[in-house]
Formats: sequence, C-alpha cells, structure tokens
Amino acid sequence: MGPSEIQSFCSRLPKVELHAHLNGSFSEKTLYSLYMDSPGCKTEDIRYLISSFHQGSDRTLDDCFKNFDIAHAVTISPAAVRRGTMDVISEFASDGVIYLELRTTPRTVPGVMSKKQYIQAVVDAIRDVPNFIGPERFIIVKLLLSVNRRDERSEAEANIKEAVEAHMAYPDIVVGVDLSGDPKCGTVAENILPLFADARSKGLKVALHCAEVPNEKEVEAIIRFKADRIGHGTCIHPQYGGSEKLWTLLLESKVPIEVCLTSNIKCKTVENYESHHLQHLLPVHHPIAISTDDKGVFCTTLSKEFEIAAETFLLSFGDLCRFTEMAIDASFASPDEKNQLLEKLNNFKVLEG
Ligand code: 6MZ
Repeated sequence: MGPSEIQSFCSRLPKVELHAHLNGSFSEKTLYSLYMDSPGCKTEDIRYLISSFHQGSDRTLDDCFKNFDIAHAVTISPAAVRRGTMDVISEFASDGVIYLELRTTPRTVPGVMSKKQYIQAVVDAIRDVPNFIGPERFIIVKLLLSVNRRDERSEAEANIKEAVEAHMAYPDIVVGVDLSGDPKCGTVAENILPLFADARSKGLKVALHCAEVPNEKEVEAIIRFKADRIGHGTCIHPQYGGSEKLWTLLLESKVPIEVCLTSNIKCKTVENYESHHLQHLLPVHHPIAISTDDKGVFCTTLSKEFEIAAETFLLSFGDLCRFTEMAIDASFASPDEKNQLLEKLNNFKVLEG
C-alpha cells in the first residue's frame, strides 16, 4: 500500500468521531466568518489563532489553551454558536464521518446568552442536520456537555445540572457529559467525580479526559471510576510517566480510549507519532477510537488521523475498518443506531471487496 492508496482509503472509509470539542473544531473559514460578526474580537488575536493552526509541534499545551480563549471570543451569541456548529458538522460529514459526538462547555455571556441558550443553539443546529448537509451525505450527531476543570465547583455543578435537563428534553441528542480543560490546572478530578456519578445515575454517559499529564493519584481515581470512555490516556503506561499499576488497571477496566494522535504531538505531551501510546494499546487489543480532539486548532481531519495511524503503525485496510467498528461499539449511540452504522460499514466493505 502506497501513501496515496492509504489516503484515498481513509477518506472513503465511513468513520466515527467520538472526541471533538466544538470550539476547537472551527476551521479557518468558520473563524473568519464568525469574526466578521464579532466586534469584540481583536484582529491580532484572530490572526494569531489562524497562523497557529499551521504550526507544527513547536508550541506547548499552554499555547493550545490560549487558542480556545480566542475561539470563544467569536461564539458569544446563540446565532454564532449555531452557525459554528453547523459548519463543524458539515465539515465532518464531508470528511466521511457518519457518526459524530460533539462536546462543548456551556457558556454564559452576560446580557447576551445563558447556558441554556448556548445549549439550545447547538441542539438546534443538530436537529437541523438533514436540512443542511445535503441529500448525498449521512451523519448522526450527538452532544456531550463539558465541565471545564479550570472552573469553580459551582460552575461544574451548574453544567451537570444543565446537562441533565438537556438530556431530559432531548434524550436522543444530549447523551453524555465530559470532563476537560487544561490538565495542569484547576480542580482535582477526584473531588468532582461524584457529580459525574450523579449524571450517570440520570441516564447520561460519562467521558473523562485522563492522564494528558502525569498525575498518579488522579489517574487512578478516574480509571477506578470506570467512565464509559477515557480521553487521551497518555500518562498511564510507565513509558509516559504512568506506572505498571495504572496500566494494568486500565487494561482490566476495558474502558475505551479516545486516541488523539496529532493533538498529543502538537501539544507536546507525546514526542512523535512513532512513540505514541497507541503503540501499546494496539498489541493488547484495548478498545480505542481514533479522534481529532480539535480539528481546527490542530489543523487535521479524521481521515488524516486514520492515515497517520495506518502509516505509523503499518496497519492494513482491515485494521482501519476494525477501528470504525470499535468506535461504533464505544459510541453513545442507541442499539438501533449502532446497527445502522454497522450496516454502512459492512456495505462499504462489500463494495471495496
Ligand atoms: C483538555 C481540551 C482539549 O468546550 O468551548 N479542550 N481539554 N485537553 C485538550 N487537549 C488539547 N482540547 C479542548 O471547546 C474548547 C474547550 O475544550 C477543552 C477546553 O476546555 C477548551 O476550552 P468548547 O466547545
């Protein structure tokens, strides 16, 4: 298999995206167009953000988090949030993504937008999907609401409450909660895990960012919590500042890992693709979902992430189909939806011979 064959296969393959932060997924085009309607956003900030999209791995985790603050400055009204969401969904659908779980942190903009209105804007865009992706495309979209670990506990409580209410109002769309935010600051995750347990008891699935940086105690608490999925999971294996104990706990838990290759390289939490922790997950057949994290900020697509995985770890087309299958299994879709997605994958396999 040559690089162009791999590229073409990855783009045709029906894919499932399980780890995509809304405000980190805006493309250059979306940011420019939202910026034109955001008088409060500084031109130099938007220039900085867009130029940073094209940087390689010469920035730090802190630089990446500065980017999110800039993206937030262009989504300060329900109309902007809705437009941005529609663009992100369209772009994933054009990339051959048949199932997308978006996640976002409900935000209040005083006098302009409440958390409820923010969530409603995203939900409205998702409900409108069949009308804007075009008849030749197919995509199922779900929403997870995030808690930012940088925020106060009261804010975390407020977001979980909003998530529970949104799930009751839109059970087919709002399906989960997420813990994210700068892993080097803020809340100690173990203190707010009871909030996630509460959300789980009310029917929401739980995805937790875990081990982007080493933190034995917190990582152990998160693995023992048995989330439905873990984001990143970098510093669990001893090679990345984790330990044998954590690694064994993870493998025993069988909790799927959302693997974000380019994000980890660009944030410098992993040195290069060859030494990515995916190398340890593949041989033991631990469930994984290849994901983009922030396709705008990291200038990537899900097809590209599949390509990188295939080229780095010498994977076959069969292995890549298996990735989609694993992601369907790890998704928060309903059993009927999972069958529908599997059927799409099987049809693709038949067509490809
Ligand atoms: C942890 C991340 C992240 O929620 O405003 N976010 N959290 N690790 C990462 N790896 C690089 N990438 C993004 O989208 C932006 C927010 O997602 C979280 C951060 O909290 C960021 O502010 P929303 O739509």
